[in-house]
Amino acid sequence: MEDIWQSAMDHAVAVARKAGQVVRDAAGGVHEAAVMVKSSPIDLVTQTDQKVEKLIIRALKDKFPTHCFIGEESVAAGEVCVLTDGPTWIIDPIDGTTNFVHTFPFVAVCIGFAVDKQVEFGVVYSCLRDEMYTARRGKGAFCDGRPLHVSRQQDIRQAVIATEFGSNRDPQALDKIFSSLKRVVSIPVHGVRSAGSAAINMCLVASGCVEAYYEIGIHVWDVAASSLIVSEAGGVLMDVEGGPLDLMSRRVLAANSRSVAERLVKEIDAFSVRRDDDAS
Ligand code: LIP
Repeated sequence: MEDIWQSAMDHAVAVARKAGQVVRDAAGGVHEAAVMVKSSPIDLVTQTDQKVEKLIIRALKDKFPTHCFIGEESVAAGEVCVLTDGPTWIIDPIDGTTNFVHTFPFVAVCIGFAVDKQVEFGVVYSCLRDEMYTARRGKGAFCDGRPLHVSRQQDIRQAVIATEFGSNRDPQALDKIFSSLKRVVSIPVHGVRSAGSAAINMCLVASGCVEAYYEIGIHVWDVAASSLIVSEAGGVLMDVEGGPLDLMSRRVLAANSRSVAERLVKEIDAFSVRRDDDAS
């Protein structure tokens, strides 16, 4: 069967690498005045986010003018966020914008590609560390060409778990975030880590560096590309309450195994947030 998406993925890797160079060149030079905010005082965005997203979409539209696009900053500027069955590019130009502003070294250019609402390939370029994570559906996950596999640790008490505090400072949401954190820490697990980037947390699951990652408040562009990298590395993906992963729900749980995932579900004090495709 003809592999019709390989050349598209190869182009996406080249575009992500070029975009990552722009991000790397700008890192460390972001003036405080150039940092803007979106949904909260700590939901940061910079002119580099906006510039890089335009660069990525232009480079992809040149080759695929009939395709659909979902981009973090395009949605922030008012474009609708709807995932149809058509070929759709799902883009986060800088995942870990706060890290970018502070030159904390976990910053990723994310390009996911979905058809019939199923991710066909994912590209996550950890550009400050120059690490290119890729996955094609059914063909494995890689970092710089090296095959990835999730951790084989099945005992959650021997596990390291990743999660984030996110950018939601609603007191009731924070109560649940910290309640979940306390319950997870008290299992006890070996440790909890936050890379500051959903996509890189997911790539750390795929690489076997952490056994699981969960978060409520992420967006489809943060996790579309990396969700395939996790599953192609042998991991599992689900909603934080144990049902199937819904890319538009803004909730994600990625783990090395179903047993670790289901054990975490018992500790997560879940809550709902406005969906990415909620246009109301
Ligand atoms: C970030 C996510 C992270 C979340 C942050 C932020 P951004 O994405 O990757 O998981 O905790 O609040 O949403 O905004 O840097 O693209």
